[in-house]
Amino acid sequence: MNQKTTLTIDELQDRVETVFRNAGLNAIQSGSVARVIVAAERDACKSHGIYRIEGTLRTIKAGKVKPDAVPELAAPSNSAIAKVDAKGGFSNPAAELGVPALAERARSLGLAALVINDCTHFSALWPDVEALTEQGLAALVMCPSYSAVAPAGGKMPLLGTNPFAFGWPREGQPPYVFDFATSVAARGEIELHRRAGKPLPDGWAIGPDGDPTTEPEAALAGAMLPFGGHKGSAIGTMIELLAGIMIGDLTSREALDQLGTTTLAPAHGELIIAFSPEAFAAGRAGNPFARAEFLFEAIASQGARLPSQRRFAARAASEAAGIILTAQEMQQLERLGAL
Ligand code: NDP
Ligand code: PYC
Repeated sequence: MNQKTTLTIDELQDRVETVFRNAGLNAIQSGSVARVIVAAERDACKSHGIYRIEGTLRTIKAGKVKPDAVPELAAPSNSAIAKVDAKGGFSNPAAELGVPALAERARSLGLAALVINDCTHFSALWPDVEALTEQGLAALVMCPSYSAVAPAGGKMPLLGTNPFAFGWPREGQPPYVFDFATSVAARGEIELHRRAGKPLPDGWAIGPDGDPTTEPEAALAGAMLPFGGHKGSAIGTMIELLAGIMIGDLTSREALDQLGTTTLAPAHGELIIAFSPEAFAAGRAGNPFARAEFLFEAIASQGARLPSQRRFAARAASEAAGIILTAQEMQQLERLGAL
């Protein structure tokens, strides 16, 4: 049962894409959704890798996402805000469509935003961040989710696990990127603990009775907790405001009301903001990229690691030797029709 199989990144992409094509997604949706899942698996981000295929298929089968959606871009030349209407499809092809317009505006104006509306969202945010750092831009990305997290001091799910990501480009090496849920852990991590029969660490969740729990089942039925107490709770609330209400899309509570369950992927919006560091630093002494390197060096010199360092090491290993899957994961792919 400990047998491992190694697939190249392209092989896994083919197989995952096949699953989604067989489930009825058009080429735009299936290619893009498969790319983020395979990228997560390649980077050893298990909570958003192939484990997400089943939930995504359930969401398609439940008719909660439009399998043939073709996202539409509106990018008027006199605005710093570009918008993509995902047309009820997944967020990923909408982001792929909108990022070039966003990057072009951020380069010419110094700062620009991409609003994605009406998208089903299940994925990590770092692929969207890296699409901008690759172009020499800094970026902030955020989105609501569905109510799963109690606000600090509360006991009922209200906020989403609302992911928040940031990236800063670096010359000749991977960018500085962080990407995390504003809950103590992503909901996917709780589900992975449940499947593995492992208790949760203390402080992740409360049960339906409002008391702390380390039982994954009780946590899923109760509420997750925000990271950093009132601080994470406030950042999660900011994301509801900026990437829900401000962009005219759903909050996590509204997304859950519309979906009716936490077992499918929610639909709402996403906000991506891109910055040109050169434009912001213009006229001031010092190159912002060179100054940032001093900061990163000072962090590393204390023995601390940079966020995403683990992920980029996993990526390098996968690129060199392929993606290693367990027998169980291969069986899962087989069951889903990928082999
Ligand atoms: P983690 O807690 O696993 O990691 C968060 C970030 O912190 C990563 O950038 C990670 O880098 C970094 N990090 C972890 N440990 C250290 C350390 N010791 N020193 C420095 N940096 C460190 O993330 P979460 O479980 O909170 O979130 C996982 C994913 O879930 C995210 O990609 C997020 O976008 C996604 N998500 C998506 C949602 C959605 O609605 N679409 C909802 C919630 C989450 P590294 O990867 O290198 O370890
Ligand atoms: O892991 O918290 C999570 C999550 C929710 C929606 C997508 N990912």
